[in-house]
Amino acid sequence: THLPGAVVTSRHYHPNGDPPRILITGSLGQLGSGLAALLREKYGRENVIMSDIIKPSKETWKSGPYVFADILDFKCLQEIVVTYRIDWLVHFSALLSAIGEQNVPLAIRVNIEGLHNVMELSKQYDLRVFVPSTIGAFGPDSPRDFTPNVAIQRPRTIYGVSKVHAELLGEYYHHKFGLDFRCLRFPGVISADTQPGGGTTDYAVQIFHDAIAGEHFECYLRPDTRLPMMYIDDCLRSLWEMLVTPENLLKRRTYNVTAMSFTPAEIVAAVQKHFPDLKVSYRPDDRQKIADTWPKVFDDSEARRDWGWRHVYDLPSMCDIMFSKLRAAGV
Ligand code: AKB
Repeated sequence: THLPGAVVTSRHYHPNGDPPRILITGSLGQLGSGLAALLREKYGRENVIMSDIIKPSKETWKSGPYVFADILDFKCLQEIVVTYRIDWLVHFSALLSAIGEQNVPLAIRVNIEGLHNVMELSKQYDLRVFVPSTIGAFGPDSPRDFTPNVAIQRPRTIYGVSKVHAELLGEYYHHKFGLDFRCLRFPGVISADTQPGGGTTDYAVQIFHDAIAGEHFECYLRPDTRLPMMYIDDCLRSLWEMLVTPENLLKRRTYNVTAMSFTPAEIVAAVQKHFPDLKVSYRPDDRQKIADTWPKVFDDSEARRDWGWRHVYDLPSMCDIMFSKLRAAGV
């Protein structure tokens, strides 16, 4: 059986050779610091370079290499790749679904023009490149129950449109130029140490903060809105496992991954097992319209079959770890 990560036959990384040197763009978002910690553990602190346009916290700055990188500035990216001898690029910079609708021109610049730079850069320097996609790359015409890897994609948000574009462009560069492009479509990601910014699934993080603070939780989605979700440790592990899967095992370049699907009513019930007094009200806003076009249950059976994807956290175990992490952090 194939153990993800056990056999690595990439052009860039050999088990007995030098570890890969990895650049993470947009690394001050929800996923970047966790991924940097995971990759630094595997490949060494100095081999993972975090980057963003924001001034880092002292903690981030002390954790390992951190540089300024504006993904809209091609020369700036070239300079980093050359100076740090980068092999792999994880491209996290993006505006999420809800915030993208509030500033479409900016979303086009960051999510589409930024991606063009990243693709050209990766081609020019022969980088392995990972770009996250999302359940938001599907739309109202897609099957919403057990949405498979290949289905109609006609998203209605600029975020979704930009992610379909990223999937298609990455696959095109792979076939045309041999670029080692890898992409996972993530569901809503739930994390304790970092906040999501401007997504439609953010409520599933907010509820934990409100519960622990003894505050009223007002949900912007209807109680019966089912969406695919995943705990951050599973998300980051799936990313790493796909990143190191030998090329011959990848039957496609874009895979769905998920762990669970729940509604606001179901997560409320799970959180109330820990905080029975939590008060909840529902006031759907524009994000409801977005959620209503997204998959309810995601079919990730191909990732499970081709490179051994397995999730660990379900709704109850995710609630346990979220509360123990938030308590440990003194939230
Ligand atoms: C969002 O809600 O926009 C993101 C996503 C599911 O891609 N969390």
